[in-house]
Amino acid sequence: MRKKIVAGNWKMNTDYAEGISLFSEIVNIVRDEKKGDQLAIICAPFIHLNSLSKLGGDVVKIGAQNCHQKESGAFTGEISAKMIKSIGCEYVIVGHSERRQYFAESDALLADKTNIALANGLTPIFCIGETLDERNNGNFFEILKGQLENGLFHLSPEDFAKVVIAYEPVWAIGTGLTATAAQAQEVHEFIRAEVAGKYGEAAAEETSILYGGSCTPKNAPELFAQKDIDGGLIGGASLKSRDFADIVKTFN
Ligand code: 3PY
Repeated sequence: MRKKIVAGNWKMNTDYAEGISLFSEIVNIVRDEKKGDQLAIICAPFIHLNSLSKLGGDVVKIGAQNCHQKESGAFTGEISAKMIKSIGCEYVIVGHSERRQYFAESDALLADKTNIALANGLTPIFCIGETLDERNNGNFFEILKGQLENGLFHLSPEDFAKVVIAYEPVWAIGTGLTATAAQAQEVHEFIRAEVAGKYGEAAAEETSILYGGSCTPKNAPELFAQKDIDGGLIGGASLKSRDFADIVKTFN
């Protein structure tokens, strides 16, 4: 059975005190109310991670939102996968659409980031997604296929088995628009078929594929009920402890 995962992405929100307080609230509610074996993860700003990892790592796991593609060196201002791992963090988001869009992160760069994350024992949450134009042009399956092939499909089967995929339609990020459950399921099914084509049916059945894009406690039940949707990468709703915990509880 593949893992059900609800991962929050706080993006560039919360100062240090706010982050500690929000995370503590989330840990308390999730500890009291989560009943299943779904995984709850919070991907927080770098400066919070060390403290968060000591606050409830057994209940809510910690992830970073990015890492540099090189092991170490003269890259002023950057944070390496090794640094992230060294403070007890287990996950890292790779290729969020905001990084592809605002920081021009290419598939080739994201392949390097995935490699370095895996080499340092981090689980990459690898994001793919199409823009509104790409969806309207009808070529979005090609775009998604390219992102998978160029960012992930160079991995050995052993390494690929450690990756979580997140489908984030760019047109549903920070816009309040959500893919319908049917639109999301159609793409998740496509992703799983691509994984099966490359790594085989058994590997595809084991791959957790998360939906991201204005996921809320209201739409999560219908989205997560789809057979190929294994949870969510949650933006705005992860900044509200009650909302995030309610989304986690969708799998109770
Ligand atoms: C969103 O829902 O806005 C996200 O970007 C999730 O990562």
